[in-house]
Amino acid sequence: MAAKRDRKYELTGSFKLYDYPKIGGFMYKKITALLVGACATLSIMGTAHAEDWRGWNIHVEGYPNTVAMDKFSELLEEKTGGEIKLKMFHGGTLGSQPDAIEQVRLGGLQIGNFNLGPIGPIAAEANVVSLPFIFKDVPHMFRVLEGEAGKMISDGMAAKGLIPLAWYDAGARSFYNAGKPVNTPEDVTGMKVRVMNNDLYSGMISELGGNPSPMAFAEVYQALKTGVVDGAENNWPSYESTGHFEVAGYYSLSQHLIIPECVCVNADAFNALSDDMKTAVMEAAQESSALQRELWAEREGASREKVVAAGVTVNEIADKGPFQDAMKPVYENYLAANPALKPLVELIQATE
Ligand code: GTR
Repeated sequence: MAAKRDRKYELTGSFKLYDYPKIGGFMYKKITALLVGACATLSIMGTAHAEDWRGWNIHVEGYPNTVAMDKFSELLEEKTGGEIKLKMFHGGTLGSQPDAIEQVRLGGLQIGNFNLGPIGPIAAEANVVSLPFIFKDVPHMFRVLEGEAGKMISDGMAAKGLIPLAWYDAGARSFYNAGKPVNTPEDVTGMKVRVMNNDLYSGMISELGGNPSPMAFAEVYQALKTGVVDGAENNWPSYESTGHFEVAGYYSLSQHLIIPECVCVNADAFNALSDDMKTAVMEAAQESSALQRELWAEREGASREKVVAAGVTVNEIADKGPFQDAMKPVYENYLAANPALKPLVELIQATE
């Protein structure tokens, strides 16, 4: 007994495992089991996926972005050999877009499919895309994003904790309301118009003589229905998918904003990855964006057809000149607040 006690003491002090059988089979088995268990746990932690990411998207099932973000998640797992698993939360269930942008910046979420509109107030470079009529059309926007200006925008976002991995198409935004077609800036005068959270959009409506009403996307349907606002502005797919066309039946093709969207990742999460993993994440996002753009082109036509069939009145605006002229103060204010960004504005305007 005495010998056993001594050995036990010795063991506790020095962890000489090989002495355990002498103490007793039960103890030996227990310790061995514990060690095997610990090793198994460590090996699971080491070999199974290293990252569990959560992603935010505002759109409903079937929307091009929703389908493309699910594809991104699938490709991410495939290309990283299961190292990164992304669970997407669609339909804005994790909160409003400005809140989700903050969450991705701070690392509470890792991924977001964001419109650059609500990112503008955080990253001044990214706000350039929210200057009305800055892009000639969607292909022009993508050419800009692929060039030097796009790099300046990406760098500006990355400096604020959001790295854009790929660009999605969000078409052009036009005005819609419940009362009448918009043909001239005077038609907007006195109208209460919902805008996304960004002073540039509030300025845009004010310059047209309207009353801007910044509001979360999810609240717009009720606001239109109950007359809290008279109108709003968006692209064909969002006008249709939200049901706004049911309560605001005049859609006027002002196409005043062409705003890109991103697949954005939290900068710390991305920067912590190995080069191979970074490449895999980038590739997954890029491939998802090719799919999104294809689906977008189809959905724009389908959404337009659907709302027209439902009785929406669509009008072209013969002369957009007066709308463009009215935006001069919006540009001036932006440049007064960000004088260093004048070359960026000029670079975009000079891009063919
Ligand atoms: C949509 C866009 C959303 C959101 C929304 C809005 O076109 O895809 O991310 O920005 O517009 O108006 O709030």
